Amino acid sequence: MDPDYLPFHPGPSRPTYTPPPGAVDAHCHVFGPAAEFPFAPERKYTPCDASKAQLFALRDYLGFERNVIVQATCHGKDNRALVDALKASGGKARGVASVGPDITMDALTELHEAGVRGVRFNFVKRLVDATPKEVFLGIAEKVAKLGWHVVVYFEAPDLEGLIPFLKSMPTPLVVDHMGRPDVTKGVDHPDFQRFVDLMTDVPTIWSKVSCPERLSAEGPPVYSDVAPFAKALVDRFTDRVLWGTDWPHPNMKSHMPDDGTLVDVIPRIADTPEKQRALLIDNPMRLYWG
Ligand code: 0GY
Repeated sequence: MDPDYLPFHPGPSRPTYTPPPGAVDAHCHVFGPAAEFPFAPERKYTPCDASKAQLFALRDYLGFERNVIVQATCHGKDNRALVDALKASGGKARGVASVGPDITMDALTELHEAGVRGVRFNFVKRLVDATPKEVFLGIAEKVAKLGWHVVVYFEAPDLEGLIPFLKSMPTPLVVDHMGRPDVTKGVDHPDFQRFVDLMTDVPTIWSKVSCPERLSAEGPPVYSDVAPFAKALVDRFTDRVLWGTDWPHPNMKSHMPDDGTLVDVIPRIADTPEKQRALLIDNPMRLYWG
């Protein structure tokens, strides 16, 4: 583990908000254990171990039924820890993998059988070396044949330049963490409105309304400066939003969130039972278990 790496919260509080039965945590990771599933040599950080058993225990403790496990960059394109967790979940987890351009249809089919339903393209420079867009497009064309989607992670300043690429995707697209807006600028700022416009223009683009702990300038426990951004997307694109804990919260520097208080943010961004059902059950079930 890196000397400045913050491990996940050892004893999160029990949330006050009770998710509806069948709720899905649609963004979380497993790390290692490194002794069994070593981290990738090209990784940009070395985290603590965060095992499938710990993830499944947290899922139950917080009141969720299912997980979508996203391949983290510290494992590179070696999806073995992800596949191991998916296979152990008894059908209660689906996955998003990371693959290279040489991936075969047979290898993708094997991932599909394990429960993978998407690939992640990462544009965050502190996490990965750049991949040419044509390479990503080639991968997207392959996974489209399996009915998968693409998850993209980028930061707000990169959105404008990425729009033509995002619009060229042959699959549905899920944007991590609302495209990481600068929340100090406000919901009405052209930067966030650019993202809203993109979702308006392209009805196959979805957003995770997750990670207040990463985006907030105010900080825990309420993260009230992030809620208006998430609420704006939930209100407007109710059937294209997903929510996740982001456990075990890689690379947090300011603080380590209490997962219970993150769950308590949900009713402030999805303020009716109908919106909560869409966000936590109907949308992730359609995309990952449909
Ligand atoms: C997240 C965010 C981060 C890391 C990764 O794959 C990863 O390493 O996604 C981050 O450092 O912002 O969504 O987990």
